[in-house]
Amino acid sequence: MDWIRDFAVAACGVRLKGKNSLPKELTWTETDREKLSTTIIKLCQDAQHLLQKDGRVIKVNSPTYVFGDIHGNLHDLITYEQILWDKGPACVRTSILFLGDYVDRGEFGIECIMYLLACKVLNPDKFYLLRGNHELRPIQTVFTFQKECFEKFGKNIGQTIWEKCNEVFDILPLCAVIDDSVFIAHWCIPTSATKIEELYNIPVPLINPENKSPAAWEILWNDPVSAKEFSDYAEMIRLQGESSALSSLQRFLPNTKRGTAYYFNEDAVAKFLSANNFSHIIRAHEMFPPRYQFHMGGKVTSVFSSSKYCNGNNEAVAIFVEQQRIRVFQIQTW
Ligand SMILES: [Mn+2]
Repeated sequence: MDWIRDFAVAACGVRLKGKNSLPKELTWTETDREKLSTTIIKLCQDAQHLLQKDGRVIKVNSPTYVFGDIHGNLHDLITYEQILWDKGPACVRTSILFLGDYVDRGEFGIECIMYLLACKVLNPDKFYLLRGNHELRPIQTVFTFQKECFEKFGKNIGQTIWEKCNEVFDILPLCAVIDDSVFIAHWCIPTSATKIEELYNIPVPLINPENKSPAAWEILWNDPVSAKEFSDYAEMIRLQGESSALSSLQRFLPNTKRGTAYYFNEDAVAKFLSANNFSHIIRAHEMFPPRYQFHMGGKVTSVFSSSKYCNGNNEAVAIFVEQQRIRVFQIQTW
């Protein structure tokens, strides 16, 4: 199986020599492209087979490293490998969990997803991948991943590879629970499910979450807001004469910023935690410069693991969970 991991690293010219070895441009020949595409399709099939077994809610035992958004930042991903599992995930005692948003925005979306799938195939019971809101076809057509596949592989092969990657994304789990205590998802908690068991039956594959599973859609899109923001949004909705939206949901409000899904407040978090006997929530998705954010009285932590996001100056951050202790740490990637 080593060829899969070697491929993931070699495919993009990264030889584990640090950031200077990252190519500015990929110079693949037609033969390279064909060989790579065959390998990528095989890797996607193997990963699909394994991910089917992970279920919709993954149970993970600590110690666990938790990573937020990657967004095509291969340099950071390889730095994590060098620092935390330089001889491979199998050689560390810690499980590894990524919270989604592997593609779009950064240049190396395809390489990142190949690296992560290779790690999954090689370490199925130790390496876990969740779905983010960028693991959705309509988002990738607006952002960069579809275009990236076309540019690197040409329109025909690129379309096949893009579709194969998305077939894997369609079966990625949506959330995880560490030690039956810490709830983890890319975005956050849904209105349409209070008990974790209600998420077990989210359909697989999930090609169109918006129509097929309100709970899945909300896990991918709901936004936590402060008490002040929540009351401001509630007031705005009241002024617009839509009070029915307020009375029916209480702890949730229609998400006016996104035009879909909901905002939720600290009460919603408290209710979800207590209904499931959980202590904390870890989620990704939002970047709070320069590093991370504790929300909702410390019950929710946001983690983002792609440094210099959108040419900014944020640093890469990950979380180490061990026996209900949540420690955020920064990784020097540049
Ligand atoms: Mn996101």
